[in-house]
Amino acid sequence: MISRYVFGTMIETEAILQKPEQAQGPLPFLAADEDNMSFTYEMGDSDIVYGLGENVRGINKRGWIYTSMCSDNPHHHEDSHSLYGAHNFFLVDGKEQFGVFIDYPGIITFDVGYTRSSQLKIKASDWNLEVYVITGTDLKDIVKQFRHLIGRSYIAPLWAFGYGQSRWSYMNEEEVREVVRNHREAGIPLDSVYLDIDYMVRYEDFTINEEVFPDFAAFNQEMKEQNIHLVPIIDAGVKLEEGYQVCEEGLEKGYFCKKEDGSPFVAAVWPGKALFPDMLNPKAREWFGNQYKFLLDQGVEGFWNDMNEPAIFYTEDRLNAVMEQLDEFKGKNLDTHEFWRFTGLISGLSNNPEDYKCFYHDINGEKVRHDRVHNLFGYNMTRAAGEAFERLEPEKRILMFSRSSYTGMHRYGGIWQGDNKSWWSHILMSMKMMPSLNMCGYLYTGADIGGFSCDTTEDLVLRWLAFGIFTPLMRNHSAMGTRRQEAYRFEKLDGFRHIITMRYRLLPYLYSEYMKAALRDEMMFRPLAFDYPEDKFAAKVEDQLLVGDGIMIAPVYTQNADGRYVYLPEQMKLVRFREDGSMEEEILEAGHHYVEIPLTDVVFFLRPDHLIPMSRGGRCVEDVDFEHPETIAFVKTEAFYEYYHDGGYEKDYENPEHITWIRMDQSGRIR
Ligand code: MIG
Repeated sequence: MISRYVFGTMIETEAILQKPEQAQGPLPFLAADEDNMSFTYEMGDSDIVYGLGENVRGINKRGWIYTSMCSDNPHHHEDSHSLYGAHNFFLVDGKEQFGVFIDYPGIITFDVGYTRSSQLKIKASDWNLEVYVITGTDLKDIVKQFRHLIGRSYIAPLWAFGYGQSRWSYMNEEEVREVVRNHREAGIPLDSVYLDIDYMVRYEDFTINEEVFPDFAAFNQEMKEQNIHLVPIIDAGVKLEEGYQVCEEGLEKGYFCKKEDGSPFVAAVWPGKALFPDMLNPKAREWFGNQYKFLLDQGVEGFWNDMNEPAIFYTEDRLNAVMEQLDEFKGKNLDTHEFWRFTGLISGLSNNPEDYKCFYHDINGEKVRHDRVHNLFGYNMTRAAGEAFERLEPEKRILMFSRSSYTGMHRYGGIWQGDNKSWWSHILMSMKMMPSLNMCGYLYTGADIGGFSCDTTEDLVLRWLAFGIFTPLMRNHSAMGTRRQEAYRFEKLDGFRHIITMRYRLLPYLYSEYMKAALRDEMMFRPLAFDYPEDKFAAKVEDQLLVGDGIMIAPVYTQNADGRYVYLPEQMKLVRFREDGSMEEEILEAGHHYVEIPLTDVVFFLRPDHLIPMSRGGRCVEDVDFEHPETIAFVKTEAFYEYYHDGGYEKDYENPEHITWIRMDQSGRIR
């Protein structure tokens, strides 16, 4: 059951398309505090709180304070309060069981037992918001109701379930060719290569630097002939420059965000001085979306939207003010206090919250200060693109994922998990985010495999890949200046080939599970407690996940490990694929086990009376045979599998012909 409660007058987010009637009477579970600024819930000692989407820390969010404020935060440390997204949905599971979604476009804080260990406190910046309280038969049911409320999750084209290679940046055609050639020669499957900001002219959106990509359409075609999709990045800020068409047209039409006095708001980002398209103004959104046509017309079928929190290196106004203040320090002998004030002035230039109070949106004629709707910016940039794709290429599925997001954006694209580091703990962090993101509607997601910043190591990339083969977005990406981490650069080539090939072998299962999760508003990645609610050990497991209907994964995320402890809530079949091509199966009883997992093994656990469809793999998704799946099974009495398989590119998702049933009895016969 879903009840909607209205407080004040919310600025519409369009997170929810069809709102239920407004409920009357007091809010269940949550107490609205007297100051009318916060809600409180008294948690039981063993209550678990799930959700909040993209964030640091546990699957159980208790013990920290999280702020929904979309932030360009490249340090995903434990002490972070905000990452790129704002996902205001959580579940309480304990003495009472319910879900809450707070629809609110501004900055809001969830104190989950941080200030007082028994209190969950939610505090918004103002009191204009809508609260949805959801109850149901179990956790999965509550999530399903929430997901139904916010609408179907984005569905990517099939090729986007292949392996992607990215780098900031591949600088020219030849470098891209080399990346593709090296993968193909090493027999490492690959489906996409990502273009970071250096493909553009002076970081101008919707341009191509012809010095390095002289005939982009022809090059894109050349790549497609090798089954490679090029995926260019689009940044939120549009370069302020005379003669640059996107800038001139946007200025002329008044489509950029403005300051109080009506002049355009200028912030510096990659292109230098830049303007932010007013993504919240429907006309500006349509106009910005139409710009993607420039690349669609050259055969591009996928994009990633970056810097859309929006990130700000500095604003002109703040820079000028700081410059003036710096004058005061000239020739002075700084004491410690003065010294920190001096450096603070400089470090405070980037992503300064005060800057978000200095510009305005035009929302259907109403002038709204940015900070009140901050969390809607990236969402609406991606929506601009998604709506444009529907107009411009209605038949096609276009790959789209964004860095920043708010609930509602999940209908238009996925997200990647942003600028992580080549740290072992960041494998685990990414694992923990998967179910939290799935709850909030983000199914097409994954981390920068190998780690974005910092120098990686061979074993880290291998272990990360062995987890990444399960995430719908499987992309290796790293920052400028860091050690190169393309799979072919390392010694254990056979191991890399094997692990990445396993992704393609598992694709019939993974794609089928993705599609069913999207079409039925379900979670593809689940904490153990969701499927084993009675099991008190399962409730505590934070480093194993259920992936789809049939399997559990327990990735290795520590260096120099030769395996790990795994908890089995019930008897399962351990399935091991070794680098030499052999496969081993072993039935393990419920309970705790130490499982050896050498660096290049792929291991997962099959649930009883389940089977999964697999393929023989291939060099790319195009090679994968989805028609005649092989199966691996753990049959005690009888196993059924509901296999979803369509062409991967059309949009007749609900066509019943996409479903076939695979049944296996004890004798191993398939029907
Ligand atoms: O300020 O485009 O998260 O994936 O490689 C950094 C360069 C800007 C941040 C993205 C990252 C991308 C990088 N971008």
